[in-house]
Amino acid sequence: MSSMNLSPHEILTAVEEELKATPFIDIHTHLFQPSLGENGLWGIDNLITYHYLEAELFRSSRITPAEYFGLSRREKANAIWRALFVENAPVSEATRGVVAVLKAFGLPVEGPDLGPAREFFENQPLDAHISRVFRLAGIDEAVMTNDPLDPNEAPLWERAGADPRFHAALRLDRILEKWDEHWRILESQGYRVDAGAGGGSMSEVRRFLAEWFRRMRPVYMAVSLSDAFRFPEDSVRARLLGEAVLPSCREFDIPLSLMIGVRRLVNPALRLAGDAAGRADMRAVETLCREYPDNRFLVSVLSRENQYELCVYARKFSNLMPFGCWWFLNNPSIVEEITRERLEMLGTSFIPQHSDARILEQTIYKWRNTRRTMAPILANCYRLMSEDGRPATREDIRRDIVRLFRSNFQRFVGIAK
Ligand code: FIX
Ligand code: ZN
Repeated sequence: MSSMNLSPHEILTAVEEELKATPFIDIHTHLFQPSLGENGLWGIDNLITYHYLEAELFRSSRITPAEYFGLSRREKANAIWRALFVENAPVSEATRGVVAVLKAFGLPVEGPDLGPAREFFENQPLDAHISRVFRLAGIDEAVMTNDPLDPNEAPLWERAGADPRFHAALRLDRILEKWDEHWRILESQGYRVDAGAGGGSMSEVRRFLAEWFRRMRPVYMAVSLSDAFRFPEDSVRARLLGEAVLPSCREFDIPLSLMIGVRRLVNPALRLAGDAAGRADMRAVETLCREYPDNRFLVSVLSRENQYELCVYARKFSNLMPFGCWWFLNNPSIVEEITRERLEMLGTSFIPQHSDARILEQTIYKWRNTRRTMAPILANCYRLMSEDGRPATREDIRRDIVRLFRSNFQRFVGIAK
């Protein structure tokens, strides 16, 4: 490939080609390596009953949540398919995603019958299917979400083994956000902790984290936090964070990922689809980055209004790595706005996106959409740069895309080759 300067009309194609050619690392998903069994979701009925689509169902059907949640998985998928794909055109981001996945496998994308899709997915051997899906999605590694207090997952780690396609992330929500419901589980496992997280609880939680670090080899620890998250504050959560989690992250030399701004179960009847978003006080992030300079923080914020402050703080603290357009932000209009702002304020020193896929094949549409949205945004940056006097080359573009979608993450978590 030549290092010749690109003319303005060559830039977009060069960006599109490099985006296509670069395998991305998906830094936050809810996927699981096959050895973690049934936790890993895939296939058509799981795709159609994704909680993003469940939320949309209740806006376009008369079915009630109580009726819906009484159905089998297959009946639920039938109900959603009918309401969102047959009786309406699938124009929302989440419904178009299902269409794109069906299309990627050459399956029918309309009609009342999910039979051909069901038959196709039932006949895929999982391990090879994962590799095929990753190829179609243009990713080669994905980070899981692994909660050591999840009864469906924890026992499987005894013999989970390693899978080069997956990295673990040690998720702390149950410990940090619901200590009162979970400290007894730690106690029953031989850790000397108590309800108020007093006495030797902090060193015991560090011992628990060390044991799980040994087992999972996570690339980071992670927690999702509400819009009411404050730090410092007089709470069990703040003490656990400052005296157990952050020292453990330093000990193992891994970052802590903070996903801030989720308001869980504002409508409990919708279950997983019942969460909402709220604006957080970003001074908590400021304090953490300043007071814990030997810790590294991956941060994603759910509120649109918090995005600008996150960029400002990233300019102040190099131990802060903004990542992703999380959940309700992962729509082209908002991704475009946030990504342009980040490029303008941070250059290429951030991680533009993660998929948050819960169902394996979602990686196909989510990453395709990311590439589609990114291409004109990046091309515009190089066009402006050329206009200002510094021509763009193919090498610039390739290096920047590798940095954004691979090496910023690898370096930040410490797995750079
Ligand atoms: O907390 C999280 O990791 C969230 O991403 C999920 O809980 C959420 O339900 C989701 O799937 C968003 O995309
Ligand atoms: Zn998530």
